[in-house]
Amino acid sequence: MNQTAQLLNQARDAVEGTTTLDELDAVRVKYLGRKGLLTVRLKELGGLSADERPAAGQIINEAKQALTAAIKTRRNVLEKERIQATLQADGLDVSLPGRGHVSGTLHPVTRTLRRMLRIFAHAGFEVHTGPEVEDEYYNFTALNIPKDHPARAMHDTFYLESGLLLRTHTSPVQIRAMEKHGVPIRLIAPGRAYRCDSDLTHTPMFTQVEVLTVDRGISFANLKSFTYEFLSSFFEREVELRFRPSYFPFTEPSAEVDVLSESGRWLEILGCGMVHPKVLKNVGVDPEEYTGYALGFGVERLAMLRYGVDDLRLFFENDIRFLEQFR
Ligand code: 2NM
Repeated sequence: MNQTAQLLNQARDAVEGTTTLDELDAVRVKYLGRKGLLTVRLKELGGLSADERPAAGQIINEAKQALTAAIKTRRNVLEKERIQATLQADGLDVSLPGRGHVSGTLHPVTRTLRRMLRIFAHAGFEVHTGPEVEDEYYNFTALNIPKDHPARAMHDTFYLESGLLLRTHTSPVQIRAMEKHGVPIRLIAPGRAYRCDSDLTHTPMFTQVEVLTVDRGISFANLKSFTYEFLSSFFEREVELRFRPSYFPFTEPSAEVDVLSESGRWLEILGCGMVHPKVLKNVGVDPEEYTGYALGFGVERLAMLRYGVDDLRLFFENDIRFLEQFR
């Protein structure tokens, strides 16, 4: 009995002295394991007389229970300590408020393009797209810009080694659409165009929307009324416009359109005209039977006017402080 009590005291001291769960488990095995010091004592009961056995057995069992309880208490303490230590080591302060998140915004050019597309869709225009790498025929020849025509130089074309080129406008989309679907046709061609040109008001890549309507009896009056309707819808006011005579190889007559800004200045906003008879012939359409109008918009320019941006290049610098303003 004395030996059991000594063993228990020794075991309790060992339990209290542990600093890790592994150490605690080693103590448990040492005293309570299959060959543990207390376990072995139970097996030694066989050497006692039948009178002594019950009392001695009870004492050993009570010692085992007491030690099991002490280990459990110590395990709780050590587990709490381990969690604390992990939290400290990870530097995790669960009481800190969260960081939240900031969602991105659509690019102002994308927003402007979408606004335009919504208005055109409402007016019954179909969206057509085409390749950005084109050949000379679709980008120039079919549009009445023959080889050696000064307009080719005007277009500052990026040529590829293959002899193909980056389209300088989205007009080749209209040529392909008329070839494929014939007339009458009402379409818009949104997309990227490229010109080897870079200054305050030009970037090597820009976004265009071109509009084409071909049908019997289409006149310049249709072009004018469409332009008024579209721009009034876009700017959400009755716009005042000025049609100035201009020149494009693919339209005759051609015009550039200015809009009167709210600060009283005339701002150039688009180019347009009646599709040149030669362009219609190139796609197999009889210009005696069909006529059409076409317009070309620079989306960045419209975005500048709509949002009051004074430098075109801001759209391409990806400065988050600029882009964040278009929520
Ligand atoms: C412009 C201005 C005037 C135009 C013409 C055509 C086509 F393919 F029908 F001939 N597409 N786009 C056109 C006309 C584009 O951009 C300033």
